[in-house]
Amino acid sequence: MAIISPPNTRVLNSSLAQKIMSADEAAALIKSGDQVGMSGFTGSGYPKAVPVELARRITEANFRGEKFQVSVFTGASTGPELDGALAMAGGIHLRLPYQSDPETRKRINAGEMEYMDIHLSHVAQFVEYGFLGKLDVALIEVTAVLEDGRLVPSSSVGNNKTWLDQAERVILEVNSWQPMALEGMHDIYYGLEPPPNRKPIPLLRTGQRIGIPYFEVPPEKVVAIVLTDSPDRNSAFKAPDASSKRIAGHILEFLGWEVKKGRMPANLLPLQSGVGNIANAVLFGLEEGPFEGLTSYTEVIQDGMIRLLKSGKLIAASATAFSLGPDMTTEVNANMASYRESIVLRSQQISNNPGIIRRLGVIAMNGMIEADIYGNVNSTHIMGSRIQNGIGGSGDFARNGYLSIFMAPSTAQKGTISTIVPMVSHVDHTEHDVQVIVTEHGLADLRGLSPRQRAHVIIENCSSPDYKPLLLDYLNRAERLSYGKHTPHLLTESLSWHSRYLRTGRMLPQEEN
Ligand code: 0RQ
Repeated sequence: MAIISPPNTRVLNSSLAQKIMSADEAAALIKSGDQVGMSGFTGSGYPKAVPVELARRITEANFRGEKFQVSVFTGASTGPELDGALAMAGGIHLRLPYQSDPETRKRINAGEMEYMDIHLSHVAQFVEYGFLGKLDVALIEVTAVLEDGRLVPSSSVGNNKTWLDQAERVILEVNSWQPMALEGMHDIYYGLEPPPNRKPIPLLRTGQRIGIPYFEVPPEKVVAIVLTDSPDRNSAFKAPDASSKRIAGHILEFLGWEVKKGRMPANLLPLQSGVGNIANAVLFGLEEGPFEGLTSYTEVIQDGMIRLLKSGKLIAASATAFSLGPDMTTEVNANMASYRESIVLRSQQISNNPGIIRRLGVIAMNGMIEADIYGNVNSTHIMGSRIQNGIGGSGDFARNGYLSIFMAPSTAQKGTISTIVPMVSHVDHTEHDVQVIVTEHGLADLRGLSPRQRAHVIIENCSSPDYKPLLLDYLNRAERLSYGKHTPHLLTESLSWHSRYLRTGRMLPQEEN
């Protein structure tokens, strides 16, 4: 593939400018077996040229009968030019920590690629502590290289600071599509010492800046700079459907109730909003809701967050990345300077830091695949074995937030599957981490309830009317017949629930007896 390089107006350091080369030449500096820390978080700020050329080299090597694979560590999900291209070439040995690419998902679920799904707050320290071995290469998209060699980050920060610090060799993609007005939006904290010398992170408010707006990298580590001019790839959000709007309505009503009870200030506490259309619907709902002076401490700035900022309802947002639809990207990129005061982009070690999330009292709102009647949540696996995306940051926020809310429609796959089940087929968030479950039918507030009480509330408030009788029947029999009566279960039946009932949709009449 011919890469047409844009003119160099973004590499202002003259000695680093000597290292400008083509994407193909830079890709040649990555060897089979290398562990590569790449930039990228929810489709933003990922390298777009070198991975494509690396995938081409891998394909050619395979053609010659040579095995060529690398391990790819990122911030979170990336785009088709990275995950898509490398997965298609069969070039990834191990991938972590979060992905949402269809080809990568296919390869992982076919058992052709190793995937390690870890909390986003753990990734940087796993590498810094040496748990994952040596990091050979950092491949990072940046907006510009300044005269003094410091780097202006791009539309995501993710784990880039750690990759730049830890990698033996650094390859930079300088993307002139990213607006220069991003300069000053980032807050990169350099004060996190490893234990036993770690000090408190001095962050007390959502919009506070505690670091510097640049990455620092020893110039001698930089082995290549590639110029690009390519957009981030994010798909458009669907307009909220009726079910998402009802879920959002239940959450807003609940938050209003919490304010009335005096358990939260009138402007709420900092909001974290997960990925997906329901999360976006909640943000849209907040736009029309009564709350003013909102703040957010989250991972991604979605379309709904920008709308809240524009309406004046949201006054400060902290995240590690943008994750905007195409129209909103165009608008935000054209007006980036106007968001510099209200948006801070940080390393995910800070945006997802358990201590800060607990200190600020974040309201965590995340999507789920299914929840069981006791409040355990599965966010990652279909039928207990097929990975969808990954746990992402949901665990960082759910366990440490002031409130931990999980939401989903009550059924999936056109109503043929209940998302409320007797026992989840895979556990990401245990009953101890989940305080509120919401579907379009209602909200279950699990705080202060025993397992049996929780089961009745979840079935009553959240399950679909099509599945409620089945779930109640299960619970009633389990309460009578279970070995222990604390968390009643009929193990054989709960374990076979997914294959007996869900694959075929509603139970056949003879099965009901
Ligand atoms: O299948 O793709 O074949 O249509 O799963 O489901 O409804 O599109 O889900 O986009 O809202 O994401 C939990 C995956 C929800 C997301 C999850 C099928 C369904 C569909 C996808 P199709 P939807 P959404 C911060 C927080 C973990 C990470 C996280 C997620 C497909 O929210 O990845 O929270 N969360 N990060 O039909 C069988 C069920 C099903 C089911 C759904 N019970 N059984 N199939 N599906 N439920 C951000 C970051 O960390 C970066």
